Amino acid sequence: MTNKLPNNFLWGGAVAAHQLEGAWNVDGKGPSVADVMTVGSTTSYRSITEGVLDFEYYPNHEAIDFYHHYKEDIKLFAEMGFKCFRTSIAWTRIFPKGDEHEPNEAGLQFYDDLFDECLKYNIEPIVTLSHFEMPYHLVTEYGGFRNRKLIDFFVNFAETCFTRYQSKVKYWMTFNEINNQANFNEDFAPFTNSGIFYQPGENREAVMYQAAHYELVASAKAVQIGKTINPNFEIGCMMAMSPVYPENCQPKNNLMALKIMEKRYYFADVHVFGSYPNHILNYWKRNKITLDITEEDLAELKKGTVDYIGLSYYMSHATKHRPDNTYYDYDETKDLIKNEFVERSDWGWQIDPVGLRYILNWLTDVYRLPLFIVENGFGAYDKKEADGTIHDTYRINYLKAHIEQMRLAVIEDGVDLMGYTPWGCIDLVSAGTGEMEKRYGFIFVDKDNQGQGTLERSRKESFYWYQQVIQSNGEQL
Ligand code: P53
Repeated sequence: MTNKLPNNFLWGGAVAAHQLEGAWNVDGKGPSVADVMTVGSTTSYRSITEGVLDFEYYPNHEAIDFYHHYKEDIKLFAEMGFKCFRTSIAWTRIFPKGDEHEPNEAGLQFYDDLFDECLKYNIEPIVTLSHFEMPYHLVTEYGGFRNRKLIDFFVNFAETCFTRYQSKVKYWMTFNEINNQANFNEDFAPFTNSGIFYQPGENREAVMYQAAHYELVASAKAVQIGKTINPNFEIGCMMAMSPVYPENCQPKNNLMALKIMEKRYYFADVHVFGSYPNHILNYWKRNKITLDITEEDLAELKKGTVDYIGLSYYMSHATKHRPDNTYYDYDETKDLIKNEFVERSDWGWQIDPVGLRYILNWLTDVYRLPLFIVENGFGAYDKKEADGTIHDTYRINYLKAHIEQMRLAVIEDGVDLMGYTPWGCIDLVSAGTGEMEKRYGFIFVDKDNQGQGTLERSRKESFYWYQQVIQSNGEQL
């Protein structure tokens, strides 16, 4: 047994292109699904408009203009001691509409420059291919991932990136939080995950399973192609992990919690084992859900399994069985209850550090693969004092408590963990609400929810704290 994290543990930070780059229509970039989303609030998701409208404010259009500030920002990451930096490649910089054959050279060049800048400081780039930013044209022309053609478009994009960056990027993930769309009764996740707008009256759930299937096949094909381009690539999936606890030890509540876990995490079974678990096949049969799944698809899934599981962890959930729910079916809009044992953020996210240790153990038990925490963090309001300092002790407390549990998972439980990249290491646009003032960063960016501000960067108290965490390999918290 060791009492330390491994020496090559990848400490860093995580972002997604659409949430910080801005420059939404610069150098040939096309509009993505993120470019037609407005600002919501602490209690409501953002809304989706039909195309880009003149009178609306779209926070991702400028974001924090990382596109023009990346050198300054990466320098700050290096100052914190980052060993790695997770970002995504905006699909629309490479293929502005998504269905072109030839990529946009200016977009490819931007990521060459960005990765070179990271490598200059020995910062390993960790890259997500699809992070809530597919070309909007693929939505209007093809209906997003409800269309099988999207498999080829994605694979073409993946192959282009793998080929171009094969000597600069080793760690990849295919689809960010592919399982968010298990919440298909709301519009947000199906749109951001899959570019899906529901038609009135259609079977939302069936559409979701179909889209997810095409994505899983696309991921499996990409994994295979990636491995032929560079056998040293490590290609992972990416799951939003929030364990669901039963309200109490009432057996039906416990079974309900298990059934919810199955529905939220079957995606990982397909990524890792290359096949669907029985519970899903049975569920489709019982609900007469018939999908377009071919023999070739099933063969692809088997051949394109992932090397590791990337995960986000922010919170845990709790549930209680509804008496009328005969089959223990999961409806996220109805089945989650408040957990009285934990605190909540200003956005109602339940703060549960032990849940991180729990889910790292659970994933290890079920999948036996290396894990990588590629998101964790605390969205909060920050206040800049008159002297320019920002005392975000609440953020330090959140991260400290989670890193403690992460260390226990590795040191006491034997979890194989590759690294830890807290979310939004620099303030950026919230995915769920579009707010700038739901801040996660170690670096403050002067900009508000209405888009006003100088974009000036400043170090928060947590900046110096995280610097010391990395320097001590997680021992000085
Ligand atoms: P925001 C919901 C639940 C958990 C994670 O989220 C989620 C979401 C979607 O909002 O998304 C991930 O910005 C996602 C990031 C996102 C981050 O969590 O809503 O991968 O893009 O910014 C935090 O506070």
